[in-house]
Amino acid sequence: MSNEDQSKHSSAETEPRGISRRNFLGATAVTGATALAGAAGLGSAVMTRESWAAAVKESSQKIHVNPGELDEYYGFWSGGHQGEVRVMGVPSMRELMRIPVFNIDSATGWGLTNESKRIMGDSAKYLNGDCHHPHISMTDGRYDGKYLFINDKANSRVARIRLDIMKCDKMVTIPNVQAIHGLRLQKVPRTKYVFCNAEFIIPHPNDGSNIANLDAAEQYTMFNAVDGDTMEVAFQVIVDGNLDNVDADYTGKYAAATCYNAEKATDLGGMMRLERDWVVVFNIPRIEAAIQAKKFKTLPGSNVPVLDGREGSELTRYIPVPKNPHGLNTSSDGKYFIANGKLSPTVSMIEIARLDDLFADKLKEPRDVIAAEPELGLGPLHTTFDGRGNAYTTLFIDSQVVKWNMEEAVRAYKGEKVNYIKQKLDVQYQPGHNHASLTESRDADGKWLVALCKFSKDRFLPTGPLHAENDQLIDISGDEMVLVHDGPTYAEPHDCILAKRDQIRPRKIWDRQDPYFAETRAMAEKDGVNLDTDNKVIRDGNKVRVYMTSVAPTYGITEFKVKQGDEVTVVITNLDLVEDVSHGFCMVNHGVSMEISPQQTSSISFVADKAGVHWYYCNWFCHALHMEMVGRMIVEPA
Ligand code: RUQ
Ligand code: CUA
Ligand code: CA
Repeated sequence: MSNEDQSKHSSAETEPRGISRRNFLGATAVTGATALAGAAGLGSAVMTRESWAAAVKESSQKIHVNPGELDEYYGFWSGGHQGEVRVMGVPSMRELMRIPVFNIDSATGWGLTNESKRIMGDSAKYLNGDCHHPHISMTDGRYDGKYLFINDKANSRVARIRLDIMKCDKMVTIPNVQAIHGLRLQKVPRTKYVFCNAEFIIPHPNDGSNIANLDAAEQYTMFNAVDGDTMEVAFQVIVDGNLDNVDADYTGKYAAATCYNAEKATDLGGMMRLERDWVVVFNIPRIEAAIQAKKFKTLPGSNVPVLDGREGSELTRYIPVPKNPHGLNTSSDGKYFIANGKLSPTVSMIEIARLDDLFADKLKEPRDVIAAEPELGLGPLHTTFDGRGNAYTTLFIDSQVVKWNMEEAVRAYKGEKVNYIKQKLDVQYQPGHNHASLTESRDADGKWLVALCKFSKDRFLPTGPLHAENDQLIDISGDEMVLVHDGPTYAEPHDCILAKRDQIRPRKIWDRQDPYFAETRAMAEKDGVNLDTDNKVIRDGNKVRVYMTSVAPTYGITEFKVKQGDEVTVVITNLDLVEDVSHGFCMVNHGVSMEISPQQTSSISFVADKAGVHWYYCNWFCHALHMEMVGRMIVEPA
């Protein structure tokens, strides 16, 4: 690609479309595309320069949230291979909070405290993560504000965040697979299942016993369902090919996933060999019935029911679609699964109402469920919806978001002469996901759209060779999309989700009975300690437990003695009842720090391996005398 070309045309988005077009990438960049997009002409009339300027001005005013005013939407952003989830206010695009998940965070002590390590379980040993897909739990196809689920591709995990406290409270490693990527939730009747795709094909068993003759080994990957309530793996389904993205329908019956590696290749060329890969549809009631009927096996090392969903199985259907499809999105009207062609300029619209017939073998061929295959442009990756019948698809190679009408695309597919493309908007640059407000629910309201661009190039002050990504906010409430904000973000928020602010109901202070620290409470009870009142040091062999309270600006214990080599656990209960008075605990030179918010109990363990005097201090600014909120650990030499 030519960098000069790309930077020269950076202001194109403020032009009425049709007046300025960027020659973004040469055709050479279109590796593997089956056809160059004969991008259909634009649908509606071109705006005048004046009306365009007025629209931009009006939209820009909407995003200014005055000091002291609150945003209308919560946005939850994946932090990509940085591992966290970020909470944003939309439309201001202000970052409100960070929720550490698959990373280590010294501000909150995530990955350091005993509470977080218990949640991370065995995988706490991994210090990295790679999250992509944050999704809010649903009841009857609407966000219920209870949980947010997110995948970790790097270490094959799924995590759950409690949205009342905005902390991760469960994490599970999916067994027998590698790289959990696509993740979406059952929408109806409620989020019982978290569907998540393992991307990479591996030999089974993958214990080295078959590497001498890998070709003869059985090699596959699996579709997985995690029980959203217990966070245990409910089932795994063996598939042909590989799995990329997934979504579920509004009947509760079907989930569908894209496969880009029908070839089961291990190299780039091989993965692009076929003109078509497929979408695999999973029949959830049939899967549940098969488990009931004990028609499953288990794999060594786990007791998760494993079902065979390969070609010919009654549990799945394979629908050929062109070529290396990526995103899979259920339209908010519940009618279509939309597979985004990536190496094909098309998206494939699968009519969900025809899936019953497909599973009943009443159709001549699987592709009879295709309602349309509109041609949109180069590199379609993800599609989102405005609830008014329009879809918005990112074109990675064209660096555009294309707005198109679904019913018109269906009519065009039937041969009618109708132009389903409404507008193409330049974005900066190379968008992956885009996401419209409330789009994954029945309530899609067509107000805002975020285009998550992988490249920002010239859009921000330079920060060295590593550039920010660019999450662009687009007003989609009118006939025309209007770009209103450039939002720099750190590596790399693949995806986000926007919910109405009243759909999320966070607590202001912790509940003293919160299960988040129930195990710490149980430990205190065993030690005869009342967390709400006691300041006590308990010695148990070489284990020392220091229980203290905190009330701004003091700790309940300002000096304690241990012996060199003791394993020390500090348990702090913040008795402050005032909103926002969080304390911290940092033991200097020991790698120990954590957050203790109002009415929270937090604990952290370390070895007192250095004799002498060691100060500890509060590292969350809590009071005029915050600097004085300190204490000392005296370590007697061994
Ligand atoms: S994927 S840029 Cu990880 Cu959602 Cu498509
Ligand atoms: Cu307590 Cu700062
Ligand atoms: Ca392929």
